[in-house]
Amino acid sequence: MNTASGSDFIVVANRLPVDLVVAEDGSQTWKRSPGGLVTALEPMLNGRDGAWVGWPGVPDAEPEPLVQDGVLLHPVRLSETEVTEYYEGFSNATLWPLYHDVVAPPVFHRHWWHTYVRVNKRFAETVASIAAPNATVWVQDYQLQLVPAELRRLRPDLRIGFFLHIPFPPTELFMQLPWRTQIVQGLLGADLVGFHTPGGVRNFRWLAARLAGSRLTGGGGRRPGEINYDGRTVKVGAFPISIDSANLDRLARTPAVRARANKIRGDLGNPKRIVLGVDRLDYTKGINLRLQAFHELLMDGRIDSSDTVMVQLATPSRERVEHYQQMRDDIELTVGRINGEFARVGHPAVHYLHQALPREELAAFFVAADVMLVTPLRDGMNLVAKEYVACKFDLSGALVLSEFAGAAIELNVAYLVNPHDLDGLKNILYEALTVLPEEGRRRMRALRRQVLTHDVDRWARSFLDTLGLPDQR
Ligand code: GDG
Repeated sequence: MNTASGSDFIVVANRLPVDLVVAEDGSQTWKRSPGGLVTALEPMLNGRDGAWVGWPGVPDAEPEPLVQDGVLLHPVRLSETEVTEYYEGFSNATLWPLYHDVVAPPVFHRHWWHTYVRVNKRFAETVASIAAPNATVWVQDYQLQLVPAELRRLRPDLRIGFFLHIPFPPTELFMQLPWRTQIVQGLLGADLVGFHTPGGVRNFRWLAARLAGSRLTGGGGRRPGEINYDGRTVKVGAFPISIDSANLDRLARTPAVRARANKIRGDLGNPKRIVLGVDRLDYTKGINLRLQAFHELLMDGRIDSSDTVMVQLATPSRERVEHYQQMRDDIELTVGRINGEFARVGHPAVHYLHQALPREELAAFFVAADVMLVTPLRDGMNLVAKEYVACKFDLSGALVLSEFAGAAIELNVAYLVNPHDLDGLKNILYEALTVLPEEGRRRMRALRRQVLTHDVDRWARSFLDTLGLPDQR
């Protein structure tokens, strides 16, 4: 339990691991939102007077903090305007596209920035008010990049870690940001700054020297390096995130999921090959490019819609941000066009669901799919690729993976592809569809070895070890 002296270990993220649900009569309940991060951090939080600080998901709501399974959940209030300007605006329409290679143009508004600063300060103040002396704080992701420095100002006794879940961009692109120096200084407030890839580490180190006048020592590659800044040492390192591999492997093997996978194949008309895409509906994920590749293979007559179908599961996401509405229209137009040309009555060539599915259902789709298409233009890691691999317990299936996903570094025996190269994408997809079983199994075996031995627990453990938090479990 958390004591009056405060919490010893605090996770700070934009969202709490539970969502507030407000009924029509105004009554409030909590719904668990089972994300990967919660699974990874739960054991660390449970063992040591843990707390989680985040927004409860509803504007203007200020529910009382609650204790769940021994973890203090401490809500941060955001007004309707703050959700628009800090979250949908600066986080998702400025930083998200800028950090993803400007695949969509970032929008720079000064009033969004001011709100981002204000909200980051509020998160830092909330943490400062509940942290025990010398506590460890782990700040998560691009919405909260100013929290480390602000928190250090308020509470110099704390040990602060920061992890970025999205790519840290090439220096030339980051330099476009009018508030680039403040962001770098904000991150340098941490004792350890973690990225998914060595590329992110390199970009950040260069910018820290250039924009904040810090001195670089040691490290590089996968070893944490050090930055001397403001009389302190800041560690910087690559920590590729992963999934709860053993659990997903177990789930995929259950009779219920296997039966559901067979049923899915049957419902799709028992095709010879099923090609699958699973993404949050986001312009970074390259959904339209993979649809185009599938379309052209049908047009070229290299594949036939009577025995090869595609399923695209697209989870609704950020629907109030303008660019996302346009992209959804484009994708749905493409799906309609492909089906207009290649479907038969009762047998679409592309099955498209714009819905969030339960985890078991998702696992059944992974089990059923012969080829998984993961084609982001840029992605911090991409957990879907790892989840597919974890579900392929019988060594069937082939993973087509973009070179521009962080996951490509570890999953380098997948069918790697540059998604911008449409001919290359078509050829790789065709190769994956026609691979000889033995070669397919060889690749899948190697992929599974990687994913099953490098799980999310190992990720969290290695970050917290580097930060200097002893294992108490
Ligand atoms: C960010 C970075 C990085 C999707 N649809 C459903 C569903 N999902 C689950 C997937 C997966 C998760 O959502 C998506 O994770 P990704 O890693 O693929 O992508 P982002 O959401 O963009 O995540 C990314 C990640 O943070 C972690 O650091 O890897 O690069 O962009 O777990 O399975 N889950 C369920 N129903 C769905 O319909 N239950």
